[in-house]
Amino acid sequence: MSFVSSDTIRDRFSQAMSTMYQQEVPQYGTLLTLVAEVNEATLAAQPALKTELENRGELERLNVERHGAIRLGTAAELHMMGRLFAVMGMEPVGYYDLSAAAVPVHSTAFRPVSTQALNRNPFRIFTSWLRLELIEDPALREHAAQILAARDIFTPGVKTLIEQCEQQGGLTDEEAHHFVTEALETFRWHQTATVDLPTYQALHDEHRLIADVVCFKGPHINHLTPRTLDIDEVQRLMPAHGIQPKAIIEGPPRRQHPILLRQTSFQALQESIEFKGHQQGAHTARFGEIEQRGMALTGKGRELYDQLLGQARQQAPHNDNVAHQKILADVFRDFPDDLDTLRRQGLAFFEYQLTDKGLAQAAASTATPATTEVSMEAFIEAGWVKASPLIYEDFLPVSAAGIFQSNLSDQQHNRDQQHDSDQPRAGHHGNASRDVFEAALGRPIIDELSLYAKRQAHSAQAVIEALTEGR
Ligand code: OOG
Ligand code: NI
Repeated sequence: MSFVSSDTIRDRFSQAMSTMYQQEVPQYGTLLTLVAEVNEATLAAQPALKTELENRGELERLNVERHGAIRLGTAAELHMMGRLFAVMGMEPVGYYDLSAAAVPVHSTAFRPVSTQALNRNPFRIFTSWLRLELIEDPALREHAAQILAARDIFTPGVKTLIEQCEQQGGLTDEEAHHFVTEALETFRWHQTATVDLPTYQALHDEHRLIADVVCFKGPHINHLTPRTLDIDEVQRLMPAHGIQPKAIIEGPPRRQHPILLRQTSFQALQESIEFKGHQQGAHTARFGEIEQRGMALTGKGRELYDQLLGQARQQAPHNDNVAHQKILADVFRDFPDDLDTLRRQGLAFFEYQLTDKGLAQAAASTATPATTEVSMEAFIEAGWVKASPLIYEDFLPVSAAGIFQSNLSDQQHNRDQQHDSDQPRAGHHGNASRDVFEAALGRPIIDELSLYAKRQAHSAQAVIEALTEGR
């Protein structure tokens, strides 16, 4: 039997999802067009950026690059979802505990991990699991658990195909097409709720997210996010295209050399819902988001980022982006913004490549380095090796909390803002909840930093071997 690659299935699925979401939320289509226009203009204005993206194999993925998000209700749903994503080569990377920011979920991101798979299509799904234990009223908690236990968010067809894939080791072309169609059903929007209006209200009063997860047939995709090369420009142009962005751009400020991830979103839409007993109501769930990705930071770099972000957020207003960005920029002067310093101080991850000069040198193979670290700097100095930053492929808990909160009602929004300086960070609540998450998933979550570290180490080793071969 001949199987199609998991990359192909992921690529087809992300396209199908994007098409479905454009039909469901027309503003998403508008946003895609705007982002594509800004990206084109940015590349035209910055040929160096274009060359850099080309060199890193990222130019081709730019137009297909997006992430989405879903929220699940039970351990069994999380477990099956992990198996579904595995068919598409998407693995759980990173653990995000958002309860520290008053959002009652914890999360991981399912995404491809190898460089080749990322460059083919880096489609990711930020996947949250609701913490029912945070509902204070025991009767309501029990009721919510019962409602969730009664639903099955997967079609019989997709479950059969997941099993088939696991047993055969892949899917044929025809099975893969069938899988995409069936899998898509889980993420579809439903205008009918599975509960009556009073039940929805009670859960909504507890927390809007609880109602969003519990009252519907499945975990509707709640946003899809294209990658822009200039988020400030897209934020500026959004209102003219009939899209109202959230007040501030989350994440680090604009820089010469972007770090991590900057994100902004537009407000969730009010959508009419038919509740059980033919009662009409409304629910806001689905929104749009854009992101600009920068380089991945090491543990040391990340610590400095968290420290500066905490400092800036205490001073910066949360309702005025211009003022907010100005304070961020001031505070982040303490974060070096040239590639040599970022590399020498071990603040960011890099990939090493031989230059043409380095290739000639390797052919002559006369180099004699002392140690890896010293010699790598010497190689770079000699012009034999080029170091390019690795792009950040993951998410940020403080930003994610900000995105969640921007879609809550005003009352909850204000309440949540007071938790802002809590600095949610993986491990903040110890590892107990992470253990629960991994137990439900049935496998460990991959540590994102170790992925970047490995990629850097492999490239370093290859370069050093090439330059020292035959000694
Ligand atoms: C997820 C919010 C987080 C991001 O990009 O950080 C997020 C959600 O609202 O379900 O999408
Ligand atoms: Ni998002």
